[in-house]
Amino acid sequence: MAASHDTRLVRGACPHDCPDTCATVAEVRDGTAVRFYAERDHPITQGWLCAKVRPYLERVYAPDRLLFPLRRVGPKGPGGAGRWERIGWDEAIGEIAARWKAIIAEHGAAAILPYSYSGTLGLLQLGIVNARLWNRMGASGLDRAICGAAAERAVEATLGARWAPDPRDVLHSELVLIWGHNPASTGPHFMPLLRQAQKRGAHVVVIDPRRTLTARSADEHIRPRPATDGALALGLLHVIFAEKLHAEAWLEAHSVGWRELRERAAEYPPERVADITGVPAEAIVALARRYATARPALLKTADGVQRHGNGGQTIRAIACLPAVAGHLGARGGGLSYSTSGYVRWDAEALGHAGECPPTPRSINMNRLGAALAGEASGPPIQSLFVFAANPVASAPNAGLIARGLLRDDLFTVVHEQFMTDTAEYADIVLPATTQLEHADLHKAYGHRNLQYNQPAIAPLGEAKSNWDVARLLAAAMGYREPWLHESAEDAIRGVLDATRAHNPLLSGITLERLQAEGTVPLSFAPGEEVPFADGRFPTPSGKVELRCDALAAEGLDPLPEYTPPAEFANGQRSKPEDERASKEQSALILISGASHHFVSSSFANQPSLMAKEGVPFVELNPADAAARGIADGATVCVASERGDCELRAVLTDDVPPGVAVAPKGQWASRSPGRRNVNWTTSDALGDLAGQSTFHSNLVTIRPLG
Ligand SMILES: Nc1nc2c(c(=O)[nH]1)N[C@H]1C(S)=C(S)[C@@H](COP(=O)(O)OP(=O)(O)OC[C@H]3O[C@@H](n4cnc5c(=O)[nH]c(N)nc54)[C@H](O)[C@@H]3O)O[C@H]1N2
Ligand SMILES: Nc1nc2c(c(=O)[nH]1)N[C@H]1C(S)=C(S)[C@@H](COP(=O)(O)OP(=O)(O)OC[C@H]3O[C@@H](n4cnc5c(=O)[nH]c(N)nc54)[C@H](O)[C@@H]3O)O[C@H]1N2
Ligand SMILES: [Mo]
Repeated sequence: MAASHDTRLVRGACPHDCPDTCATVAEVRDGTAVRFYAERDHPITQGWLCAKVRPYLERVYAPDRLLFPLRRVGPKGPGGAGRWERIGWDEAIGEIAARWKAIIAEHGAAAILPYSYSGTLGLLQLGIVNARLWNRMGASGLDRAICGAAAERAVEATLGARWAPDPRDVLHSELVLIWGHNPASTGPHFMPLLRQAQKRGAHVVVIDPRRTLTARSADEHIRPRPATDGALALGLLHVIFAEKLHAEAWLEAHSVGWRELRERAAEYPPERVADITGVPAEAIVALARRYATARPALLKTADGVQRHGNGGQTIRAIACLPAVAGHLGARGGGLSYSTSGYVRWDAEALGHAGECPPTPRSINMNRLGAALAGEASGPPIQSLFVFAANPVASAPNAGLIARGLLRDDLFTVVHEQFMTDTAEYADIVLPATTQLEHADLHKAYGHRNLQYNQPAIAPLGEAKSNWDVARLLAAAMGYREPWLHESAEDAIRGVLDATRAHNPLLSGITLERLQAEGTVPLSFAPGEEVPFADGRFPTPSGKVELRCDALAAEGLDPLPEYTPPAEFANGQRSKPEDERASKEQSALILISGASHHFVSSSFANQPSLMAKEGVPFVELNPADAAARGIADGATVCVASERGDCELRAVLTDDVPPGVAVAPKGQWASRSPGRRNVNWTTSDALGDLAGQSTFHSNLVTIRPLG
C-alpha cells in the first residue's frame, strides 16, 4: 500500500432489524470506505455477512442518498415528487421549531406525534432519540406494537423475562422445533449452527404453512392452516398430559396452574385439532411424543406466528410446551424467542421522563392511518416526525395512512437516508447518516453480545445523525436540559453506566472497553448461562405461569386458548379448502412475511438487491390459481376490504391451497399502481398488547388485463 494513503480498519455493528446484529469492519482509505466485511472472530457473525449487508457500501454511497435538507414546493404527496427545493439546516430546523411552537400554543404538544420503528436498533440513534426530546416536549407517545408486541408480552407473562439460550447451545439439542419462524431468511447466522446440530443427529421440525427456505432443509415440515397454531400447541399439550409424558415433579415445584392447563388441553384431542389445523392426528401425536421425550428439545420461534388476531394466546400456548415437557433450564432445550430481556436500558437515564411532563396519550402505531383521520381522543395530530421508519411501505392499511398524510393541515417531517414512500409525503425532508457515519451501541435480540459501532467516515453531504437532529431541535425549541445536548459518547456512556449499576450482566463492561474491543459478551456468571437453570422465574409468583393471573386481571383468559382471528370469523371461512364451490370468489389468507433480500422496506431501493428479489410477487397454489384462471407470471389484483395492489403471480406448491404469500418490503413508489401489499393488510389490533395482525388478511385474487 502506498505510504501516502491513510488506511484504517473501523469496527462497527449492523444496525438493522435482525436477530444477528453482526460485527462489521469498514476499511477506510483517505476518508472513503473502500471495503466492508464481517468481523472474523465474532462468535455469531463468524466472518460472513448476509446477502443484504455484504454490499453495504452500495447503500452508503448510493446515488439516491438524501444529502441535503429539502422543502416541499409543489403539491403534497407523490404527485409533487421532484418538486423540492434545497434549503439549509438552519432554515429547516427554524421552520420546524416555529411550526411546532405554534401547534403547541394552539393544541398542546399532544398534537405532535413522533413515529419511528426499526431502521436502526441502536441505543443512541433509536432508543435515546425516541425518548428524550419527545418527553421534554410532552408530545404524544407511540405504542410500538407493529412487530412482536404480543409475543413479547406472552413470553414475559409466562416466563417472567425475555431470556433465551445462546444460539450455539443448539449443538446440545436432540430436537429443534422451529415454529412460525424462517431463520434462513430472517436470522441467517443461526443456520450453520442448525446444520451442525443436524449433522450431530438433531431432528429438525418446522411448523409453517409455507415451505420456506428453512422448511426445505428440515427433517419434517408441518403445515397448519394459518392462525390455528394455538389449537396445535394445545393439542400437543393434550397428548403430552394424556400419555403422562409431562414433567410432573418439575411442574409441581416450578409452575403455577399446570392442572388447569391440563384441563384446558383436554378440550383439544388430536382429532379435533386435526379438524381445526389440517394437520393429521397421527402427526400431532407423533410430534408430541417426540417433543416430550427428546432430551432436550429446543423450541425456537419468532414473530410470524403472532402477527394474527389471536397471536398473543397462540404464543402463550406455545410457551407452555417447554415447561410441561421439562425442557426449561437444560442446555440445548427451552424456549428461544428473544434475548432482548437480558439488557433493558435504564429507562430514566434513557429518557429522563421523571423530569418531564407526563406523556399525554399514546397512539398505537398500527392505527396510524386511523389516528391521522381523527380516531385518537384528544387534539387532532397536527405534526408527524418520522425517523428510522417507513410507515407508508411498512405499516398496515397503508392506503389510509397515505390519505392521512395528504391532509393540508398536517405538518410532516421525515428524517431519512432515501426518498422513501413516506418521505414523498413530507413537508420537510432531512438527510440522515448511515451506520458508517455515526456512533452507536447495540445489544442483540438473537444473541448475547454487545456491539459498539465506531463512526468510520464523515457524514456524506449534509447528512446528520438522529441524535444530532434531536439536539438541534431541542436547542431551537429552547430546551436547555444538559441531557438534550450531550455528545453521542456521553449519552451512550450515561445510559450504559446507569444500567450497569443494577444489571450484573454488564459488570466490567464500560464504554472504553466496548470501544477497544468492539464485541463484548454479557457477563454471565458460571451456571447462569442457561436461562432458568435454577428453576426461578422473574414472574409475580416466581414460577412459570401456565395460568397467568396478571392477564386475568386485564380481563384476558389466564389460560392459553384457541380462538380464530376475527378477520376469519367475520370473513368467509376458516377452512379454505372446504369451499371449493365458489372458488373464484372465495378468499385466500394472505401471509406477508419477510422477503429474503430486504429488511422490511430497507434495501428495497438498492438495485442489486431489487434484481435478486425480483418484481413484487404473490405465491399461489396451482389449484387456487387454476380455479381463478391465473397463469404463472400473470399480473393479478390482490384485494381485501381495505384496498388492493398489483402483483405478479408465482404458482408453487410451496404454499398450500387457501393461502397466498406476498413478502413485505417492496416500495409502493416502485410498484405498479404505486401500491404495495400493505394496501391490503389489516390495521385491526390483535388479542394482546395492541399487536399488528398483518397475516390475518383475507384477500381475493383475480387476473388483470
Ligand atoms: N431477510 C429479512 N430478514 C429479516 C426481516 C426481513 O424483512 N427480511 N425482518 C426482520 C424483522 S423486522 C423481524 S420481526 C424478523 C421476523 O422474523 P420471522 O418471524 O422469522 O419472519 P416472518 O417471515 O415475519 O415470519 C416467519 C414465518 O411465519 C410464518 N407464518 C405466518 N403465519 C403463520 C401461522 O399462522 N402459523 C405458522 N406456524 N407460521 C406462520 C410465515 O410463513 C413465515 O415463514 O426478521 C427480521 N429479519
Ligand atoms: N405486510 C407486512 N408488513 C410488515 C410486516 C409484516 O410481517 N408484513 N412486518 C412489520 C415489522 S416486523 C416491522 S419491524 C416493521 C418495520 O417497519 P419500519 O420500522 O418502518 O422499517 P423499514 O420499512 O425498514 O423502514 C426503516 C427506514 O429507516 C431508515 N433508516 C435507517 N437507518 C436510519 C437512521 O439512522 N436514521 C434515520 N432517520 N433513518 C434511518 C431506512 O432508510 C428505512 O427507510 O414492518 C412491519 N411491516
Ligand atoms: Mo419486526
